[in-house]
Amino acid sequence: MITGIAGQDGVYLGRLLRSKGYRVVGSATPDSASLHRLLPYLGGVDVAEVDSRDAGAVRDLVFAVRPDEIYNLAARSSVGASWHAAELVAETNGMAVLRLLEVLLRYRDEHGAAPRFYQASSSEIFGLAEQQPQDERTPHYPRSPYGVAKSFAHHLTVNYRESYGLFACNGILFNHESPLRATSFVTRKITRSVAEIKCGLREEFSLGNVDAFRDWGAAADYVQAMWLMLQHELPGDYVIATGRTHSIRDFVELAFDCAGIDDPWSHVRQDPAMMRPADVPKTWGDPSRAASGLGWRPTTSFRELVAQMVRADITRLRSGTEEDPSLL
Ligand code: F7E
Repeated sequence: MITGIAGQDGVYLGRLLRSKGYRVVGSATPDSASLHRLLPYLGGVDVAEVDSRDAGAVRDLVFAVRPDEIYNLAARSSVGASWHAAELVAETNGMAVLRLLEVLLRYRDEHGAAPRFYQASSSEIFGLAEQQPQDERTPHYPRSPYGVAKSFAHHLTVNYRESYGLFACNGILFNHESPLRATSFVTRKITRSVAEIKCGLREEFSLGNVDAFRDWGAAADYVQAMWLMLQHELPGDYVIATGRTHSIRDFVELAFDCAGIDDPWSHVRQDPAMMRPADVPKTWGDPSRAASGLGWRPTTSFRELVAQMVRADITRLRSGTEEDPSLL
């Protein structure tokens, strides 16, 4: 069972589990626009429209599906939007996780064993970390309502594992991207805009803080790590990152380069209105524990990732088809 099937990671994980022969049930918020957009990629996945904040509906779904593994990906994923919807973010990214952990206890009471549980934790829990690179022992210093709620859920997952012996893991995923990323995130906003400039549909676009650094990896690699965590003999928490960090500036320059366009900065405006009240200046992860404990390593370079996203956006515009499984 995958909560949040209608997001980038839900699609990649759903497809991975299907390729391994799993039956996959994915939940999505009723009437989700994202589900409508990504449905072409979800062949073979059973979709249930359930709001993750609705504890009764989530309980009914878990008891009906009787899953071996639950991947909790449901979340409000935009950090930038989290200041404008802090209570909703706390409910979805924080309280809903507590309620799901409680459902696992009730399930175990009834069936003798609970499903293995994966919690989508995030590098945003580290925020203004002093330690570079960040690993599983780095103290939390979240910088947004999003990061605070993810930190709460992270600690609860550890606490329910230690208090009740649940097989519960946190995947502390650093930024991970793909052609399926929504255009509200900086990477896809850039690749989409570059593709539009390439196709003569626009001349320029605006960004906020271009001096932040992110450790960007590929979503397709990162869902492998989610699966590996739940196959391990013991539950644990793992940083999933590439171990390399790049600025937004680097991303912009590489994206224009991939499209064969010179002089990138003549096409980019900086808009102070797009700055966040507090930003995370640099994420940089140390994935050593995932390498030694899970045998996981990223396989996609930064250049390959950017090139794949630019290529997909140019293909979309030239074909007139927005979503097509051949883009992956
Ligand atoms: O911002 C800067 C912005 O929104 C990246 C989510 O998946 O990864 C993601 O969170 C950086 C920030 O992702 C724009 O200020 C500049 O410094 O792409 P983003 P994020 O906030 O890093 C973590 C690991 C998660 O868990 C989240 O769910 O780019 N930036 N100009 C901009 N960002 C956006 N969105 N739009 C701009 O125009």
